[in-house]
Amino acid sequence: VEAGKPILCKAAVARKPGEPLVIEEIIVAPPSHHEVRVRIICTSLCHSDVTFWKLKDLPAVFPRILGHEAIGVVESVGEDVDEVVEGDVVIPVFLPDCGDCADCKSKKSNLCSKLPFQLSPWMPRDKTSRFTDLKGEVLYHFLNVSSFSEYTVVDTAHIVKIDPSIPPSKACLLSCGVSTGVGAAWRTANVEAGSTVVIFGLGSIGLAVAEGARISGATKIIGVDVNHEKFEIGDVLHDLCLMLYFHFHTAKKFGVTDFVNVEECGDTPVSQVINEMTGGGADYCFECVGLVSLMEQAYACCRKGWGKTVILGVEKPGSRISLPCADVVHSGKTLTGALFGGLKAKSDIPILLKRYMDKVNFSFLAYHGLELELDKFVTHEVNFEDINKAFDLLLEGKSLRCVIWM
Ligand code: CXF
Ligand code: ZN
Repeated sequence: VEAGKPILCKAAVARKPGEPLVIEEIIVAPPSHHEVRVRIICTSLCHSDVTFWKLKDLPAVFPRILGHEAIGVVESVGEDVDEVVEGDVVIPVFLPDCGDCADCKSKKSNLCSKLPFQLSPWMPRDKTSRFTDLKGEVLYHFLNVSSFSEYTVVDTAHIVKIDPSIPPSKACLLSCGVSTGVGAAWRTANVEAGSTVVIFGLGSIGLAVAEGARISGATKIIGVDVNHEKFEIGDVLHDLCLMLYFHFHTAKKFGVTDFVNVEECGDTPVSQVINEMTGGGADYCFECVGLVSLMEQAYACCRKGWGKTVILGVEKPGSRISLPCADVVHSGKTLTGALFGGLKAKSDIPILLKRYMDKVNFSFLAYHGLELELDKFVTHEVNFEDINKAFDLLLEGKSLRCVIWM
C-alpha cells in the first residue's frame, strides 16, 4: 500500500439485486481533493444496505459497493485535506457536515447545503467513482461511504475523527443506526426527564430511540410493534414484517417500559389505545417503520398543546401523509422528520462517544444509569468472508447489529 497509488484489495460487491455479495479483488484509486482513503476496521449492516441491495426498479444501481456504518483508519489523504492525517481513526457518515455553509454553521440544521445529501452512486464533489473491478468496470459508491471493502475513499465532509480508544465494534454503531435513533430523541425531539414516549417499530432504530429517551430521563417508554408470525403470508406483508422487527422481550433491555401489540388491538386504532394509556397522548411519538398509516397514528396520539411526532421511517418515494386540517389547527402538535436523527456529525458523534466511554471508564465510580449503552446493540459478529450471513440474520429478524470484521 502506497499513498498516491491505486490499491488492490478485497471488497464485497453487490452485482445483482437480492443476490449474495461477491468477495472479489478490486482497485481503489487514491483520494482526490478533499478526500481521504480509509482502511476499514469493521463495518456493520444497516437496514438501508438491505433496501438498496434488494432494489430491482430504478433507482437500482449495480454493480455497487454497499455498506455505510463503519470505522476505519486514514491510509492517505488527498490535496487540501488538513482535518486528518494518515493514521487517524475516523467514522464515515452518510450525511455531510462541511462546516462552512449556512446550515452547517447553524445549530438549527444538520442538512449541509454545500454538498446536499442525495442518493448518488458517485463521490459527492466530482461525481465519479474511485472503484473499478479487475475487468476495468466501474463499481458504484453507496451513501458516500461504501464500507464493504478493505479500503474506501470518503469525502472529508463525511468523516468524523474520533478518540481511538473506543472499541471499534461499538464505535461503528455511531456511524448510522444507533446515532439516528438516539439523536432523534436527543436532538430532534429534545426529550426531557419525566417524559412519556411512544415508539412505533422496535428494530434497531426504534430501540436506539428508546435508548436515547432512556438516557434523557423519560419515565414511560411505550413500544409498539406487531407479532410478525402472522405477517408471513404474501410478499408485501412479508417485506413489511422484516421492517417491523419484533422483539418485545429484547426491548426491555433498551428501556421500553410498556408494550402495545398492534395485533391485539382488534378494531381499536393504536392511537386510541395509546391515548387511553397516557391520559390524552404522549409527549413524543417516533415512527421508525416507514409506513404512512403509522405516521398518521403517531400524530394522532401525541398530546395536544405540546406533543411532538418525529418521523424516521423511510416510505416509498412519492408517498404522502394526510392529516385532518382541523386537528392540525386546533391541536398545536408538531410533526417533523429528521435525517441522521438531526445530529451534526462532526460535533455530535464525539459527544455520544464520550457518553459511552464515561460508562466504560467510570461506571464503577459514578454510574448514574444515564450513560449511553452500545454493547447491547451488537447481537452478532462475523468475518468479512461471511458478510452474506449478516444479511441473512437481518432478513430473518434475528439480529439487531451484526459487526463485520475486515
Ligand atoms: C438512510 C436515511 C434515509 C435515506 C436513505 C439512507 N440513511 C441511512 O441508513
Ligand atoms: Zn444506515
